[in-house]
Parts: sequence; structure tokens; C-alpha cells
Amino acid sequence: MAERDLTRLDADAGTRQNLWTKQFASKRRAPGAPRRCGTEWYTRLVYRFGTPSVTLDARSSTAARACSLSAETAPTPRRPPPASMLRLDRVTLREIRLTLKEPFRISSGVESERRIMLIELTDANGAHTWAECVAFPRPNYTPETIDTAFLAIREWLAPRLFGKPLPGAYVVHDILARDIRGHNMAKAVLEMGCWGLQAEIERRSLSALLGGTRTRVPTGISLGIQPEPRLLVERAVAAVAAGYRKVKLKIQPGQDLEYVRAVRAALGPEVEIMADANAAYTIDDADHLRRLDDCDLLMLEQPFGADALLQLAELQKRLRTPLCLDESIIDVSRARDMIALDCGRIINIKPGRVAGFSASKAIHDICQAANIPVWCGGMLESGIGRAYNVALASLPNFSMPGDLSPSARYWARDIVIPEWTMDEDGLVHVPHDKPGLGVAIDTDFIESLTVRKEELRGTGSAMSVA
Ligand code: OSB
Ligand code: MG
Repeated sequence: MAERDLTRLDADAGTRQNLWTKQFASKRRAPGAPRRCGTEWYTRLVYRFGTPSVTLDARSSTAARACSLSAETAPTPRRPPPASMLRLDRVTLREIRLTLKEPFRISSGVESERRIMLIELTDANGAHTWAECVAFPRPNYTPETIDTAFLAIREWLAPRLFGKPLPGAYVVHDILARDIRGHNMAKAVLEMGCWGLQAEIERRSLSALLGGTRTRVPTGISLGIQPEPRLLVERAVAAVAAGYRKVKLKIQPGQDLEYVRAVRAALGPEVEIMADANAAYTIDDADHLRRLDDCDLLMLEQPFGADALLQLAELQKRLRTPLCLDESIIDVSRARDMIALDCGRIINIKPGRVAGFSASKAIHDICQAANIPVWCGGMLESGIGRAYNVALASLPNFSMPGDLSPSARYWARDIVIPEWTMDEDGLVHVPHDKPGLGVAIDTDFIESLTVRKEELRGTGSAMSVA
């Protein structure tokens, strides 16, 4: 299917965010020069985080800094920022448990029952939405866990947002980033929830609010490590028959070449296949990994640890297969490093891993300028997390199929209505004609799955409800 068929240019809403970032890009601040605010539409925002007061400048946002890398942008007409104001009044955190239809094994562990944190955000005017934190129960993918996310949101992050008039979700990233290191997944659920809330308030789709241009996004499947190649081949064949556009195979030392070769042999040369090691190898395995070149993989994802950028660069020199980085890319700065070092040629963007949508969009933009394709990764999300990922994947440089499997692939019953589906061409439809997340939330079902619930309010004190 022609790429053109998948895209829709939304001349008004869809490009607004891009116009901002282009505006930023054309007004670069010299290193060390004070931040100025000059454009007529720009509002200087002062927030007090106790004493002393801290000035947050929208131009200092991650998106702005990232885009200053790529200054070859055309002058664009100036537009006012959206008039909407967010004022967060209440955040309800909860944990639900959802059993996966089949355990999902990666090199560092297995998930069988997904412990998922969901949050509800309520605005002072009563607007309301849901968001999902993607942290796992154990720190095997990144250092965060669902329990560290509860702590970080309750103690440090949510209190920063309560009761403050925010001109839009785009300011939240920097508010949460200031002097709080890490905890990206905890930051992301709040930040993305604010984008969801803004979309709700403006009665626009989340995709339109982000600047999405696609009405349908191509989908790939991620297949967990299987006890033997035959079982992996069975799943890969079924996935292609179902319409998936890309097949990702989890690998680890001892369960790699043989598995990937078997799948390539079964699927033939045309199907896009990739492998993901989730950081299971070291540079000592370089000669072994080179043998994957014969399998004609679309990419090899995260063979080494998140911080091993120089070793990844060394491997990329020796490999024809492009490397894709997942765990390594925790912010815009790492994406820049990847490009500069040529230690990866594709990025898997997971908004939870990079602290939310502002950073995701900024990474998307610098990759677009550098001709680096991106695609949207998955974290075995429920239908709520999926709504956010589908909206993000509708941005133009998400040019490769994302890990956006439909609900029925993971769950006997999802927590959204309608459930997420994929058509026979492997496309997920972006609900761009519906406001907010584009799906209804099955609150009764969520209530029945809830094992823990906490309500946070502006007073700063957490109230434990269940
Ligand atoms: O590396 O993308 C990964 C699942 C758990 C931990 C890490 C990863 C994954 C996936 C899941 O690949 C993809 C999906 O959500 O379908
Ligand atoms: Mg990965």
C-alpha cells in the first residue's frame, strides 16, 4: 500500500505543534546567552516550587532544544498557542492486574500477569481522563518498577502539578524534569495524562493535538522467546497470516541464530523480520552477532546494555544490519548521541521510557531531520496505554510498523470499548474523529481488577482508599 494512502495532512490542528518547534528552531539561543522571550505569542511562565521561585521558559523545553539541532526549517506563519488552561486538581493512582493470554519472555525475564498502574487525572473544571504507567514489576527492562512509580508520583511528581494554571501539556515535561533525575515512566504517565486531558478539554483527538498526520498506522508483532524454534515459527507464520507488517523476534544467547534462521526460512525473503536482544549481549559476541547479517533483518534492537554506546558503535561498524536502540534512548540527548556516534540507525520510541510525549515528539523531530526512521515500541500495554501509543505513531516520521498489537493478542478482555483491532492489512485505525483518547473506558471492569488505589490532591497528603 502506498505510503500516501496512509497519511492525512491536517492543515490546521495537525501541524500546530510542528509550527511551534520550527519557530523555536529559527530563533536559536547562542550557547550561554540568557533565555529571552520575544515573540508576540509567547508567554513567559512563572511557577513557584516553594522558595526560591523557578522560572520555566517554554523555549527551554526539550522540544525546543532538540529542534535547534535542525535549523534548516522554513519560516512559518506565527500562530497563537492554544487558549486552553489545565489546572490539575486530583490524581487517582491504582494498580490493576491483567493476565496475559500467553506469558511473554524476553532475555531478562518473563511477564505472565501484567501489574499495571492506571491513573485518572481530574482538572479543576471537572475534565477527566485516564493514562497508563508502563513500568514493570521488576527492574529488568529499565531501573524503574511499578512500585517506584507509585512512590515518585506521590512524593515528588504529582505535587508539582497540583493547582497550577498550565497553558498546555507542553510545559509539563520541564516542570517534572527539574532536579528530579530518572523516573521517566512515572513522569510520563503524568505528562501524557496532561496531553490526554488537554485533548479532552479542547474536544480534539489526541492524535490531532500531537500533530499526527496518519489515519491508519502499520503494526508489527513482538514474539517472546519460545522453548524451541518450531514454536516461534508457528507464531510468526500465524502473525503474517493475520496481516502483521513486521515480525520481531526476541533473542538471547543460546536462542538466537537458529531461531531467526528458522523464521526467515519459513516466511521467505519478503517479510520484514527483526530481532530484539534486550541488552543480552556484549562486544565479545560481535563475531557471533555478525552472522545475523545473513538473515537479512530489518534491524537488530538493543544488543548491548543501555549505556554501551561506544561498543554499539563498534558493533554497527562491523554489521550490515542496522542497529535500533530502545533501552539506550532515555531522552533527546541520548538520541543526539546515537546519531553523532552512529551507534544506531533506527529508534524505537516508547513514550514511557523518555518521560512522555514532549520528548517523544522532539526525538521524532530530530530523527526526521537526520533521516533516521522511528517506530513506536510497546510495553504490553492495556487499551489505555495503546490509545496514547497509537496517537503518537500517527506522527509522520513513524515510518516503520510499531509494536501496536490489537487488544485480543494480549487479553481475554481489554479495559477499553471498543477494543483495539487491526485490519487484514495490518493497520490500526487512528480514532482521529473522536475527542480525547478515542475509546471509552470500562470503569466497572477496571474497578473489579483493582488491587490498590490512592487518591492524591493538591494538599500534598496522600489518602489511601483501598
Ligand atoms: O523491548 O520492546 C521491548 C516487552 C517487554 C519488555 C521489552 C519489550 C517488550 C516488547 C513488547 O517487545 C511489545 C508489545 O507491547 O507488544
Ligand atoms: Mg526492545
